Amino acid sequence: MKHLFKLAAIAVLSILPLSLDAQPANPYELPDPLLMENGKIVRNKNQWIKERRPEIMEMLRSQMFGREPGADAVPDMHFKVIEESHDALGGLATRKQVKISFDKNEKYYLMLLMYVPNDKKGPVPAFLGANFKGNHATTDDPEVLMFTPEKIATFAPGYVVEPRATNAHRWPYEYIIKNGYAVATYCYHDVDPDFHDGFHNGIHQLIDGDKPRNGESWGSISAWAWGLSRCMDYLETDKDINSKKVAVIGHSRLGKTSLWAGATDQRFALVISNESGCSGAAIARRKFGETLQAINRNFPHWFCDNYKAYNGREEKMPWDQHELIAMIAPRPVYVASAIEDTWADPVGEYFSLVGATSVYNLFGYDGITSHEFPAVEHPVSVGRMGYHVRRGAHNTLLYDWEQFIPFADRFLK
Ligand code: GTR
Repeated sequence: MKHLFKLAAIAVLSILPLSLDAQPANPYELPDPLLMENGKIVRNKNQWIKERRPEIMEMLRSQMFGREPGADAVPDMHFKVIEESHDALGGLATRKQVKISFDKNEKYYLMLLMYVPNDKKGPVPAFLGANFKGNHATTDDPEVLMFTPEKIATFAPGYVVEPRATNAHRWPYEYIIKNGYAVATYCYHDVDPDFHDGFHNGIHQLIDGDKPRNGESWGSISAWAWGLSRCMDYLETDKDINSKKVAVIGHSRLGKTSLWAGATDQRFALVISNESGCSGAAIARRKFGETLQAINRNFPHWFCDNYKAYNGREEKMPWDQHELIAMIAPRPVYVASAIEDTWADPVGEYFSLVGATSVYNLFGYDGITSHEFPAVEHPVSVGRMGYHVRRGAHNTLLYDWEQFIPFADRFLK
């Protein structure tokens, strides 16, 4: 097993386009996800579920993302649909804006923006993902609420609110709705503003107060994933949504977040990582593009402090990112890359799927096994795994959704 990956790493180098092999990746040996800490090999799915999966979850919690609380940490959580219109997107959809408050006073909250197809019989499947720049930036719909001044006051000093629709290309709502899915999103700053403030604001402050932090204390990615789970708590109460068929999706740092949400919350029926890169889908041991040292230096608040011990020592990690993918098994998983997005290491993103396939096999499902990196815009879909690398740079484009939706159709329709 280990040797296979070493060979794969070397074989891949010889077939890559120039942009990717300009920086040679290390030959690497991946930990075998089926090798238990007691030295035995997992033989069946029950052993995986009861023994091995918890071992890997424990590693990921204590060494990478930190220990996340549950919904019980916010006993006063409540939901209010503050706005609803049946005439959104030119009559195609019903828009709802739902305030998910975490405390009685509604000081700590996220605002969930939803579009639900009007043309539907019964509850529909949905895509749920966090967004970067505010719900208002995902669409030109003028009814979408902007951040309040109180909210903006919690963001990074000097934060500039983007105009409406800045990121609308990443959220092709009409296309999603016309394909029979609802779509729901919240801005990640709502749960934990994305800057290193020592965890004095956002959800960490509400839940942990001034309790001293330690090496395993949860970071921001864990908080954003926790926010997705709270959105799921709401979706379970919404009669328009089939909560057994919710795909969690995210781009880049929010792709790392969707993977961790899928790992920690098995209510998500399908998981999509778009260009999640380092500490997302990309194999850390390749040290190609962004490294642990770079990510921990630039974003010291994203992960738990223990993670920093692996800076420059990726080969010492007792896990690698294919095991994060394996946490999603047996649920379907889709990983997407862009060929110019070398910072996120497309090849490493692909090979984490290959590395997780043995776990899907335990459940009787196929996964991706080919050691040949797919050609640009030739999506690969095998069993419960999908992958594509599109032309262009770091982004989420209609092309990406055009691949996600048919993949989701196979499992959620
Ligand atoms: C980059 C970071 C990546 C990725 C990206 C993004 O600066 O190095 O890990 O998360 O930001 O979120 O767009």
